[in-house]
Amino acid sequence: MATLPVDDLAITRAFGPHLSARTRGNTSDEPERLVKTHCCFCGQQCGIQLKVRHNEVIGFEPWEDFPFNRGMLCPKGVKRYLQGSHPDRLLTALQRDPAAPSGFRAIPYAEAIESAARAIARLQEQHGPASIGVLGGASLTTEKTYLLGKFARVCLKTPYIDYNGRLCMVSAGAANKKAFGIDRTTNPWSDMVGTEVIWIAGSNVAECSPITTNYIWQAREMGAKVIVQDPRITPIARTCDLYLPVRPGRDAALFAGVLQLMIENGWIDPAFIEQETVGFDEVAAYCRGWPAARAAEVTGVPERSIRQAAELWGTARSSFLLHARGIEHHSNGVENALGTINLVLASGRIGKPKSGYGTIVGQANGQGGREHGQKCDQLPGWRDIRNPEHRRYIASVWGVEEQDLPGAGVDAYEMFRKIDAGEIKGLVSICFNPKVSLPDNQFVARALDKLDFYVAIDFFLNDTAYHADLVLPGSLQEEDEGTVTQVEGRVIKINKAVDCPGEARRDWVVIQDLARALGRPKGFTFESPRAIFEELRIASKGGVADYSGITYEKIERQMGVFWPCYSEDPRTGAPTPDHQGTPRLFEPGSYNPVAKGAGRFYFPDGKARFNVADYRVPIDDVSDEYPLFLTTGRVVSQFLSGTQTRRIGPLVQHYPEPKIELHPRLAAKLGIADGEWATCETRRGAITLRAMVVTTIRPDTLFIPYHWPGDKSANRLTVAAQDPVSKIPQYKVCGCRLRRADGPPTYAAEREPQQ
Ligand SMILES: Nc1nc2c(c(=O)[nH]1)N[C@H]1C(S)=C(S)[C@@H](COP(=O)(O)OP(=O)(O)OC[C@H]3O[C@@H](n4cnc5c(=O)[nH]c(N)nc54)[C@H](O)[C@@H]3O)O[C@H]1N2
Ligand SMILES: Nc1nc2c(c(=O)[nH]1)N[C@H]1C(S)=C(S)[C@@H](COP(=O)(O)OP(=O)(O)OC[C@H]3O[C@@H](n4cnc5c(=O)[nH]c(N)nc54)[C@H](O)[C@@H]3O)O[C@H]1N2
Ligand code: SF4
Ligand SMILES: [Mo]
Repeated sequence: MATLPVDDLAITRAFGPHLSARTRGNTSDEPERLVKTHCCFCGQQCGIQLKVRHNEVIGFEPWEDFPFNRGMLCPKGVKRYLQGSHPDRLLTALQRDPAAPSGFRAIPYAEAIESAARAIARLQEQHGPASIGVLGGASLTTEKTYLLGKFARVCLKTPYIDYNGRLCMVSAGAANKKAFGIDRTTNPWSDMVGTEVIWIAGSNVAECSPITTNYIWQAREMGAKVIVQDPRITPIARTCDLYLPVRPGRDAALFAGVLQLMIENGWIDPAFIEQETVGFDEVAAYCRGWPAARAAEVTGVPERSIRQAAELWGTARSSFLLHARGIEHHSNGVENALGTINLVLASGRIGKPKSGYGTIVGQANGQGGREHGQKCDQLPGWRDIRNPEHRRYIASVWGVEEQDLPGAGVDAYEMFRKIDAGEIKGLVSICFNPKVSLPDNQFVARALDKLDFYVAIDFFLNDTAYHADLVLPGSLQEEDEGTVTQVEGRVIKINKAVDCPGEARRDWVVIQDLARALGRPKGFTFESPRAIFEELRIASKGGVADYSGITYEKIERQMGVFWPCYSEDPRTGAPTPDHQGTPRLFEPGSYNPVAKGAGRFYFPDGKARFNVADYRVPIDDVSDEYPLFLTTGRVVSQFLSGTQTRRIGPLVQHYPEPKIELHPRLAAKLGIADGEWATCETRRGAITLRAMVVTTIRPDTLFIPYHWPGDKSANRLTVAAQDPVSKIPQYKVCGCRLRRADGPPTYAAEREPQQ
C-alpha cells in the first residue's frame, strides 16, 4: 500500500476488507439492540435506528415515528453505518516520525496528550497565549462546540478560535441577525405543505437536502408553484414551474429587479411594512435603479421570467422562501441573503400560516454549532464577545474574571493568514479539513507546514492531519451522546450506540484531557455530555439562542424541542418547566425578551429591518483571459471534504471521481467530448478531470464538485475572496478557462500513513 495515491487508496479501501466482511453476512445478522438516533451527515438530521451487535454498528432500520423524515433516508444515511469498522479508523494516537514509512508512528494516548500539552505550554510561554489557534466544526454536538469555545477562552486564553461553519452558515446568519435579530429558520418544514409558492434560491435541494424535496413535492401536490433560481437545472428544477437560470454571482440584481416589479405593481403589503419594519424607503430607492430590463441584462434571466417570478411571489397569499450556499457563498453573500429577506418582508406574509423563510442548514449541527461560542466573536447563547454585559454574564458562569476573557478573534481563513505570517504558531483542530475545503487550498497547505506545532483530533487521518505533529483519536458520532439542532431549529438528541474502539476517546474527553495536562483543569471536569449541557443551559439563558428550558428528557418526550425554550417566563420570570419551545417565530402576538412586547422581531423596537442588498460584480469575475464562470458544490453521494464518504464503498461507486460539468454547446466549441479529459484553469491553478457534458447547465458556466483532495481538488481553483461582513469564501464564482487535455493527469503520490 505504501505508494498508492490518496484517491486510489480511498477506492481500494472503500471496497476493502470491511465491506467483504459485511457481505459475508454481518448485515443480515440479528442485532442485539436498536438505537434511536440521527444521521451523522447533513443538517436535515434524519431520525434513524442503528443496529448494534458486539459493540459494532452493523446496519440500520428506519425510525418511522420521527416526525421530520418519517423513516426516509438518502443514500448517505443508508450507508453511513459502514464507516465505523473501517480499517482506517484511528485506534491509537499518532506521532509524526519521518523515519516511519508512512510518516507517522502509533504512540500511547496518554503520552500523546502529555506531549501536546508540553508543546502548547512551550509556545504560550515563549510567544503568549494568542500564539495558539483552535479550529472547530459544526458536525460536532452542541456540547462539544460549547466546551471547545470555553477551552479556547478559559484554558488557552486565546482569542483565536473559529470553525468550519465559517465556510457554510455565516452569510445567512449575519443576514438573519441584521433583519430579524435572531438567526433561525422561521417554521417547521411541515408548514410548507399547503403553501402557495416555494422559491428556492441557490440550493440543489434534491442532492443536498433530500428530505426537504419530499416536503416540496407534497406542497406541489396541493398546488404550490415552485420557482428555482440556479445556473444549473438541478433535479428539483426539472419539475419546477419557473426556472431562473441566473448567471453565477448575480443574485442580488435579480432580487432587486423582482422587488422593483412588486413595488411598481402594488404587490407588497404597505400596512405590514409601515407597522412592523424599518428601512423600506432606502431599499425601495435602491430598487428603482433595477428596472426589469437591467436586471435581465445583468443576471442573464429572461425579463419575462423575472416578471413571472415577481407576479407569482407578489400575489401569493402564502409562501416559503428557501436558500442555501448557491447565493451565500459569495463576496456579497450577506447581501444576497438580505435580498431574499427583503422579498419576504415586502410580501408581509412572515409569521402568517403556511408561510416561512429560511436558509437550509448544511452540516449536521450547522444550526446549534453556530450559536454557542465556537465562532471567533461569539459567546454562548449567541452572545457577543465584544459586549461587556455579555462578557460579564459568561465570565460569571465560567467562574473567571471578565477581563481575563480574550476579545474577538478572526475568521478561519484569516487564521491561516496569521499562521502564514508566523503570528499563530500552534494549532489545535477538531472536525475540520481545511486543506480540502478552504479556497485556494495550496496556500493552506503551505501555511500548515509553517506551524511549529499542530495537533488534530479526528477519527480518520484526514488530508489536513497529514501535516500534524500529533493526531489524537476522537469519536464517531455513534460513539457518544449529545444534542444537535437541525434545519428547522429543532434541538434533538444523538444517542450512543457503541463505545470508542482501541485507544480512541470521546472528543470532549480529549479536550478535557488536554486541559488537565496543561495544568488548567478548572472548568473542564465534566463527567458526561449531560453535565456539559446543564452548564450550557445556564450559559445560554437570557441570550437570543436561549436553551435554558431544554432538557434531555424533554427532547426525548417531544422528539425535539424548538429553541428558544425558556426556563422562566420572559414576561413574569415565573419558572416554566413545561415550556415546549418555539416551533414558529414571528407569529402575530408572539413575545420575545428582546422586544419585551414592543413587537414580534428580536429588536428593542420589535420591528424587522429592511437592508439595502447591494449588487457587486464578483471578485475575480470572467475576463477575456478567463471567459467562463466556475462554480463548485456537491453531489448526492459524497459529503463535504469526503473524509468519511470517500471511504464508504457504495457511495464511491455511485460517483467515483469529480467531473467537470459543461454544456454541449460549449463542449462542441472547445472540441471536448463527454468522458474526455479536460483541464480547468483559474488564476490560482489548474486541475484535469473528465468532462461531463450535460444540457442542465448554463453554456457559460462550469460546475465541479469539491469533495476530493490533491490534484482532484476544486479548491485548487477557487478564489480566497470573502464577504466583508460574514467572511464566507466566494466558492460559487470565479473566472476560469477550459481546454481539452491529452490524457489523465499524473497524480502526486500523496500517501496515507500505515497504522
Ligand atoms: N450530498 C450532500 N449533501 C450535503 C452536503 C454534501 O457535501 N453532500 N453538504 C451539506 C452542507 S455542509 C451544505 S452547506 C449543504 C449545501 O447545499 P446546497 O447549497 O444546496 O449545495 P451546493 O452544491 O453547495 O450549491 C447549491 C447550488 O447552488 C448553485 N449555484 C452556484 N452558483 C450560484 C449562484 O451564483 N447563484 C445561485 N442562485 N445558485 C448558484 C449550484 O449550481 C448548486 O446547484 O448541503 C448539505 N448536504
Ligand atoms: N469549493 C468549495 N469548497 C467548499 C464548499 C463548496 O461548496 N465549494 N462548501 C463549504 C462548506 S458549505 C463546508 S460546510 C465546508 C466543510 O468542510 P470541512 O469541515 O473541512 O469538511 P468535513 O469533511 O466535514 O471535515 C471535517 C472533518 O471532521 C471529521 N469529523 C466529522 N465529525 C466529527 C466528530 O464528531 N468528531 C471529530 N473529532 N471529527 C469529526 C471528519 O472526519 C473530517 O475529517 O467545506 C466548504 N468548502
Ligand atoms: S438527508 Fe442528510 S441527514 Fe438525512 S439521511 Fe441524507 S445525509 Fe443523512
Ligand atoms: Mo456547509
